[in-house]
Amino acid sequence: MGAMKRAVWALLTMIAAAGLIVSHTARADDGYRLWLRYVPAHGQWLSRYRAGASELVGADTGVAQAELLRGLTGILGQPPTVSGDVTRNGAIVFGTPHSSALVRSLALDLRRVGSQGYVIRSLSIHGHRATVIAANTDIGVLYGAFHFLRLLQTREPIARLDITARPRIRRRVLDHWDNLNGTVERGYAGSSLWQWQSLPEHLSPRYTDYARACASIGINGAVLDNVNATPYILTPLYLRKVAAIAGVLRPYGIRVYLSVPFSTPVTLGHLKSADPLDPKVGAWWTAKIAQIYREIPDFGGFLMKANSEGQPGPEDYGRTQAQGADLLARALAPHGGIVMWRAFVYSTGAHSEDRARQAYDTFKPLDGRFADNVLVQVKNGPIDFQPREPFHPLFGAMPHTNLMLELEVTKEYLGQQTSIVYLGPLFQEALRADTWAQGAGSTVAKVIDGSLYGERLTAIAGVANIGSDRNWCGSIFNQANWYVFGRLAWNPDLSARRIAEEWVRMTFTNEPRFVAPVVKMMMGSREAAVDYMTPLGLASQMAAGTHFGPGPWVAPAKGMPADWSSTYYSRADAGGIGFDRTVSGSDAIAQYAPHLAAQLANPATCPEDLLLWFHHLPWDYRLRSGRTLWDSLALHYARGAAWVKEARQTWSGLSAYVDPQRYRLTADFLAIQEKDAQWWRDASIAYFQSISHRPLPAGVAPPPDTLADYEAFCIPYVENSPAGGPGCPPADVTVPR
Ligand code: GCW
Repeated sequence: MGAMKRAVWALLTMIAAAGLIVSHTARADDGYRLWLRYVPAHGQWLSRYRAGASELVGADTGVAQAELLRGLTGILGQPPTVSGDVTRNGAIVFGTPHSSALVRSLALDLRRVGSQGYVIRSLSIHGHRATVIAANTDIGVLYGAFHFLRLLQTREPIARLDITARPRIRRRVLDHWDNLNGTVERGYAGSSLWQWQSLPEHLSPRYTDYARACASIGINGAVLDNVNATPYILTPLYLRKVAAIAGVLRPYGIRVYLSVPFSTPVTLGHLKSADPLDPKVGAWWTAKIAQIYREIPDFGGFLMKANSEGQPGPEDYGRTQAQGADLLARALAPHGGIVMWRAFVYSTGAHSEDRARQAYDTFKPLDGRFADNVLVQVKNGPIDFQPREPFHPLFGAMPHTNLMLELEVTKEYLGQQTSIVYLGPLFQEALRADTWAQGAGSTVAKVIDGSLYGERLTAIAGVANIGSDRNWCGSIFNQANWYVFGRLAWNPDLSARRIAEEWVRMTFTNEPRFVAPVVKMMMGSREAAVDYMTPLGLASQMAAGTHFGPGPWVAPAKGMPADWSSTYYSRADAGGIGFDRTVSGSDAIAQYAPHLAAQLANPATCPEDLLLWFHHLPWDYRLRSGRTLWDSLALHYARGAAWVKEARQTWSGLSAYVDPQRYRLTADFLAIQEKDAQWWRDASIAYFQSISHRPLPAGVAPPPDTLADYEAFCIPYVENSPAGGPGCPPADVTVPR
């Protein structure tokens, strides 16, 4: 080699080496791979894993082999050999007794794992050490494969495994509020994932990656379109598109469902009515549903929002919600389809005494009237996905009806795209809430997993936060909410903290100096948001329309329902603050089981974090801390805002562990959140102080601006939300030159 060549060679080597270093620490990462990054292990882990996963043995069971190959190749830095039998130590054997003679020969007891579970076991096969991932079905094997890969990604030991797992809830569904025009109601991550225009011919590779991500956490259903539905989804044109998506999701065990308007027989079918008792209407649905199943043989069924926020429904014909559900259930039953019938109903008339009562008042009398293939889908709280609500009183109150839980993964009321609010603690609180329906321990989780009342059809839904953004969810930390929804849907007893830790390890790094502070930050984030937005049981204090930012002064607008305002909920006046739901008020407390109702009815025993949800109390009322209600309120706002400052600090010390792209995005978003939290704090204090006329307690700085300034501040547009809002001038006024 000449001197020149040698110099060039040396230079190239240097560049390559530098590239390698950079690739570990600083390579940009756009977040597309979510928690399925499969980055190489190092050092002892790498040698341990290579020894434990050097050979892949399985009949091709659809997508499980592809995922194992992809994952192992990434983590081990080289592909494992693929063979037909165990020939060495470190084999991974996967399959069902049906698909693999080897798995069959092991005669594992798979009775306990049902049709969706799996076992993962360390065994000796032909004298070699092997890990077996076995299930009764291909989808069980896939879930097992993802579990095994998760162990590797989070650096768990794999030498002596004996895992038996099955999901507690049968149907784990994402509800996409995606419109056919590509927008997403309450979506903060770009436009819809579904590219309706180019379907069915073009299948975006993102559909497959979406399915992989869902399957990795056990999600097995997707409602493709918004509950504020359009009839077009049921036209042959769109059904072919739906069928194409279903075809991509099917190998990953994900069934497709659709939201449809109750009035479709009129709008699409040109019938005179959609009355559930009209035989022509029944015949129309029967024919339409048969058509759907010709296109999509494993179609899951319908999600229905009826007589809610202007949607049509059976009450338009003087029929009950149960009669409406029954109409669809009868037509779906022969095909194995189900109905998820939402309980989110409230009168939009100007006079609603207490919106929190209405779903219960409507549905409780219908207990036992719903068909076996119907689930009544109930939001976690009685109002609407607030930062904190008590559990919905329907849980535990309908023992003869299948009830499912609806959670909101998209952060409509929790800072939307930019704020870090990990929803694990909120979901966990909802699932662990004790209804007392059958005595202590009758948790919401037990109501929905069928263990309390023995239902066989069980389900849980999360309103998706997924869109066309490259990172899927609008921010990296929003991905954790998709993740935790799936993990808790699989097993509601898992801890939100454990799940956060898993997610951080897979999404970022296993470095303890990163994992510990980030998990701590995530775990504190929801309570901080409650503190700076709606502490002590307040609710619905957001700006109207956009639901972003503070709007505690929003009063009922002319012609609008009173409960679309903030003052309706806070009831702040010279005498105090809070919504009286005791017997002297709306008596909504009576909807809870007697033991619990008694506890809630007394301000001294009511949990303080729900105090103003249930009680109207004087500003000088003393809390358990000895502080007055007013002082505590102010301190909560201040504490929440201070928390965000601290979180920003924490993150700024962690840049060494994160690639620059994800580090920067998160740092920028935390700066926005700091500003937003401060705005919430200032505006809320300014508003409530104008009513309480009390001085601020020591340590709480006065808001820098006047209440009028906060009220006048306007954010006219928020992604995928109705335009305008309080403080915003009407958009059609011409400004004089
Ligand atoms: O949370 C509210 C939202 C609406 C939504 C509705 C619902 C889909 O503000 O945008 O509509 O609930 O759950 O139906």
